[in-house]
Amino acid sequence: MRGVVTAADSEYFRPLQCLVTSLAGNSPATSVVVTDLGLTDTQGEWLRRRGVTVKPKPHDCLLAVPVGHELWQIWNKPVWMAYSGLDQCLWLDADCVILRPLDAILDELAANGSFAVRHTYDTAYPLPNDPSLYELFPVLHEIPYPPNNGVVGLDPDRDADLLMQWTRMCHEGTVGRARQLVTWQDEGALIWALRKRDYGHRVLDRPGWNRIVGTDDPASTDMHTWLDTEVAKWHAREPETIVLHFSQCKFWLKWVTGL
Ligand SMILES: [Mn+2]
Repeated sequence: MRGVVTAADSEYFRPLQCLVTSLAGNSPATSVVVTDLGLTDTQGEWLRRRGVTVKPKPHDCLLAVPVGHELWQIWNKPVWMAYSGLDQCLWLDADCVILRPLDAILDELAANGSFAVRHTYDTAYPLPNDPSLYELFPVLHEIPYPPNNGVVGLDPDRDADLLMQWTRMCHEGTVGRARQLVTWQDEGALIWALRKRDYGHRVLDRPGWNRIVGTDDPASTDMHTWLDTEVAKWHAREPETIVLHFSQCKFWLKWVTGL
């Protein structure tokens, strides 16, 4: 089965509601799985009523990074994907919103396997992995450009080698030997794994699949008003965009600051 997977806690619920609502409006047949990182009962119920599968997180012994480690929610992204129950799973950060049907993205995953999407910041890629990471854990391959991990396609069976190396580097980058050398958590770990397993050709240049927008507080007003006004503007302005990604969202920044 193919579908979308994401993860959220109670703080992250508001952007997650926007994502789920936009999915229902644009890609209603798509299966959606949410890994529960600490949702309230009411929030879980809201999701289930909309047909979303709410999954408890996998047992602690399966995690790449233990619960409670700084940003464990983000570092365990490959684990949330691997245990989503989906054979072809499209990760969307909970701070994404869908403007159009996902068919083209899901079809690419089905036809050609796992992929990441080239980052589209205006500036050069900030803070790449420490070069000494590649001395400690050598790789033979290059990738043409770094991805942004807000949107990642994974086929856990077909690309088990990539999944294993990605998960491994999340572990090494936090509690293992590469501590402090991997930047941007799951993203830096994936960059290393893509280079390790020669997946450079699977970093796709598709700006409309992960269009990064620098808003820190999506849906600070009523959700439906926000979707019908702000998001509708993006829809009109960007005919090629499928996924709008509110990177810098303050909800994940809360995990960093603990506020
Ligand atoms: Mn994000």
